Amino acid sequence: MTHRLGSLCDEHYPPPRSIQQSAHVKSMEEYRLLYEESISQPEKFWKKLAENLYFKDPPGSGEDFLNYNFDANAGPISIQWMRTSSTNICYNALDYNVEKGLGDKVAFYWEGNHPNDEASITYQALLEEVCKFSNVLLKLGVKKGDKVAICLPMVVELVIAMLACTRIGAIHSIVFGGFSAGSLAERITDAKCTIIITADGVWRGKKLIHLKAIVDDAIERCVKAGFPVNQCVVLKHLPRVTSAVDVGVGNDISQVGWKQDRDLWWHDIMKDASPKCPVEWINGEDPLFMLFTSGSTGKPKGVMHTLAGYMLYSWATFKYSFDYQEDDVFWCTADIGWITGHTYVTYGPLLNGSTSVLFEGVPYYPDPGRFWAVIDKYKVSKFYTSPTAIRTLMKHGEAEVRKYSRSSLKILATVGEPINPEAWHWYNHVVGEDRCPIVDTFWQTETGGHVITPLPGATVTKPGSATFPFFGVVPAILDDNGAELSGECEGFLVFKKPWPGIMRTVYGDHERFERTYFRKFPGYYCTGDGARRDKDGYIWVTGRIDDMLNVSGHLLSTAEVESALVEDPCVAEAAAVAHPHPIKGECLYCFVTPVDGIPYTDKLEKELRDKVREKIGPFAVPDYLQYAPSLPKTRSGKIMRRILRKIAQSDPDLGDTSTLADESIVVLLQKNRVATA
Ligand code: 6R9
Repeated sequence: MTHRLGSLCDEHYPPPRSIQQSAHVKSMEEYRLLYEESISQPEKFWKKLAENLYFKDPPGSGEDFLNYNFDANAGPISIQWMRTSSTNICYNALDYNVEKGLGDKVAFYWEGNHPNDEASITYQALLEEVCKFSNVLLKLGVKKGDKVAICLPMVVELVIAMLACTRIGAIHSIVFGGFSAGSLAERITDAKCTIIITADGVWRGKKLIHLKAIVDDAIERCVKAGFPVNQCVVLKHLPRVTSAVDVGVGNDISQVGWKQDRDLWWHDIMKDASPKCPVEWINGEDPLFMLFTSGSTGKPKGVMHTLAGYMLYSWATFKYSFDYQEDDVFWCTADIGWITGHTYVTYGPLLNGSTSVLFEGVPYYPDPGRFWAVIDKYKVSKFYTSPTAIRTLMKHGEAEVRKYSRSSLKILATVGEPINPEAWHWYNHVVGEDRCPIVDTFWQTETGGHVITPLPGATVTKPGSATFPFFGVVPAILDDNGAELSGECEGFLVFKKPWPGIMRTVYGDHERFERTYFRKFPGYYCTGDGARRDKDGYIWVTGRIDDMLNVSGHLLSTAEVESALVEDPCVAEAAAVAHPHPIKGECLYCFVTPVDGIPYTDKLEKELRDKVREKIGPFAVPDYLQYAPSLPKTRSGKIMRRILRKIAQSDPDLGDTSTLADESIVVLLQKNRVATA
């Protein structure tokens, strides 16, 4: 296979002086010194940072600080950080901050789905609520090591529930509130949860989701499968929001199905709970939470994170990647049901004592200016969202953005997918008025926090590149045979050493953990993503390896083809997948969603083919283009190319579709498939 470089965007954007002056890391020289220490003396480096957090038993030394085997050929994979320490993440997120005098500081501004719905909670008040719910859990019989399923909307009670679990040493397993009953049941049984915390329902834009009904159905399935879920705590959320008013639907889902011996109202059991609850001191390597992520085939994996390493890493990445300052108002738009929400809505911000926005709504309700309205309302200084959201909103034009002041913004960050240069420029220029560094953070559920990311005061960025490794992270790029490539290159992105936040196992299936991440290239953690290194050492993540294709010996990433397609002003979104070709080996099959109101025509198809020819080269011109009214996405907004590939190949077996947000689009695309050779 030949490796074709080039077509990378080579513009440079140095950090703005205003950010640089007060930044924690002010230059590349400073970054390099810190980075080198983090690699050559990990214990010294991380111990110093750990001093910012409270440990009941401090981290030990030598193997007690860090002990690992990354080589599948040398025995079982194991990773341990600070294994003799003891601490508590809830204590560090709340009590410790209150003790430091932050009790009256706002922890969260809650902004509901409807713009009229808002609330805020201070660190002191959050601590009291968390203690109350910890006491409730204890009273319900939940003990250290028990697993608690949580399926709640983006409300403060979700943060309360997760922190209450960690306060008493229970392990939370949060499931995003948009899953089907079947997927929820699969996750509850796999995680062995016997209690679930949910709500009556939630509005997402104009759509009412009957959460409790989904949970009831899921519990029934669990019970049928021989798995007893015997307690269900229900938050009464709907009557307190106004979302329904605009759409003319009653707010109460009048009949919440109720099982007397199983269901409990949140407000009933909280009424008499004490606002004080002692902290359970937990061993540093004990499980903290599990979170399911979809496997490329088969059932979802319960990614397991442990206490001390994850705590230190979420604290450190939040502080450095977003250059946290005391007066920040931070807003991460991700749902807490995903890892981005775990680390950068809950743990990272609270451990740093930050004020954040917790947003229940969606970017396009009541109109596509909502993000910018919320930024203006709360004077958000650091904003973190996905390329998908940016691409969607940019198609609605600049006027929606310019209606609101963005003068409070200092840093704009992204996560979830490679960001195409066009979206990068729009984010930078239109949203950030050319004065906010763009922080493109690459990481995974498995990595716990950012692993490749610019530091806003130090890194000269290039549009589309996640730039350089975070402290403690040693990336390498491997060829098909597992040999490390040097200089300018393209191949498999792997990591050579553990950092504190890396996952420890797949819950209940350590063998699957080893097989998925460590067997392909013994000695390395394999991300499953492809990457290029350019002449200046910048890393460009090109997308999942299964999103790569090989056209006549040219290795191409779907991301670069899509980036060329969406550059056309008529195109809202595009997805490219590999398709078998008798001569070229593989060719491109692309799905194209035009901007609202633009017809999909032969002329547009020709224009798009020309565009790809001009941007990348003749070999990259798609053989097939299909009109797609929308694209199949995961509930966190990632395009599911795996499913599109099956559609292109008329393969009816779509594999695991549990993370798919909307099944109807798949059926439509299958029906309108373009005939292939
Ligand atoms: C945090 C999160 C992980 C996969 C990852 C990669 C893609 C995430 C990216 C990115 C390019 C970035 N990804 N961030 N690709 N540039 N900045 O998204 O976790 O849901 O587990 O997804 O997302 O393909 O392997 P998760």
